[in-house]
Amino acid sequence: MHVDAGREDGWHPHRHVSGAWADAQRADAGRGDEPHHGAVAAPVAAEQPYPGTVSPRHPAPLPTSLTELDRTLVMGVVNVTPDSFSDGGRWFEPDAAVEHGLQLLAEGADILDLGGESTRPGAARVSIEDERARVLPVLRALVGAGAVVSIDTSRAELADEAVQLGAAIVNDVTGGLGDPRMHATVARSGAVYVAMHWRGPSAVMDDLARYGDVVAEVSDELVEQVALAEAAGLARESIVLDPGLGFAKPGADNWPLLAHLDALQAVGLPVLVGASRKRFLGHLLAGRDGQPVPPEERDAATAAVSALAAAAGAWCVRVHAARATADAVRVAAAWTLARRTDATMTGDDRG
Ligand code: PMM
Repeated sequence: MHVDAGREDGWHPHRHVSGAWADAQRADAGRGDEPHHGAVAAPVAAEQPYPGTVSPRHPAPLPTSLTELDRTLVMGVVNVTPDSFSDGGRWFEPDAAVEHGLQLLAEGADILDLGGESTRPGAARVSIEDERARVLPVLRALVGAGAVVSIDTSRAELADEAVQLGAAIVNDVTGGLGDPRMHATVARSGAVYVAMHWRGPSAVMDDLARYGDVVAEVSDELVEQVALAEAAGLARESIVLDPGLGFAKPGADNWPLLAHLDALQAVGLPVLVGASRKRFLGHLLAGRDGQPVPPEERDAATAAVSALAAAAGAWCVRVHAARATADAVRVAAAWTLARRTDATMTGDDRG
């Protein structure tokens, strides 16, 4: 497994200060015919011109290839499903899924999130056998190609198998509510655990979307899940929180969650944001006829959310199209670094 479980300094913003600025500069220099960003970041030789870091803290057991990055990470989505809302089964065949994953890496994704079960509203569950058959061959191939892979599953048994095959992250859209064995299983595995806010299965989640104060309730409910995870043996520093945009959240409830990411960050754990191509963006972009734009026309809006979420300190953004978001997080890193260091710069430093 590609993990660095032994980070002794684990739980604080890392100190590789050259990343963000140099990353932004490298992205600039790398236009033309060169591959975009590349799956494996080249060592950063440039000097850090200004003090400070922009990184939100990384979860402790993350592979060192990623903890070295001083910016918000990009998670590219590989749905091996026939019916996801976002890409409608385009990557259902294993070869197509692997190829798509490699393409996302080439476009600048840092992590690939591999899922075999659609979570679109109203979706029925698939059997564990089907889920396993969909994701494990693709996982083997992507891990073999050197990718950092996250397994998007709410089943402990499958999460365990995936980590044994090299997945570094377990992304659980139920935050542990879907399978009582999940927390203890991930704890034993040593993987990073993404706990998403969840109120119930896709088939009924729209009926569970009743909030007084959506920001406070989502934070409080995630804090409860973290307490359960810790009680089951999961180390706090391996947990990432996710507000679960679109999951039991009608359109209007998603914006306060994005606008107040700081409330979730105040819990003290890294935050992952999954806004990509979601319904609330489709509705935002609707034309005069009021019809939401289709998922594949929501990528520019997704990249805008990525930039804003990164500037707000999100640890990672989960997206279907990696390239624009890979650019967006670099812009946000350079922007944030410049703001943080403004006060310490002299006139001569400003170029
Ligand atoms: N959204 C989807 C699936 N998995 N996982 C996390 N952590 N956060 C999300 O917002 C999220 C997720 C929705 O389906 P998709 O795979 O088509 O985006």
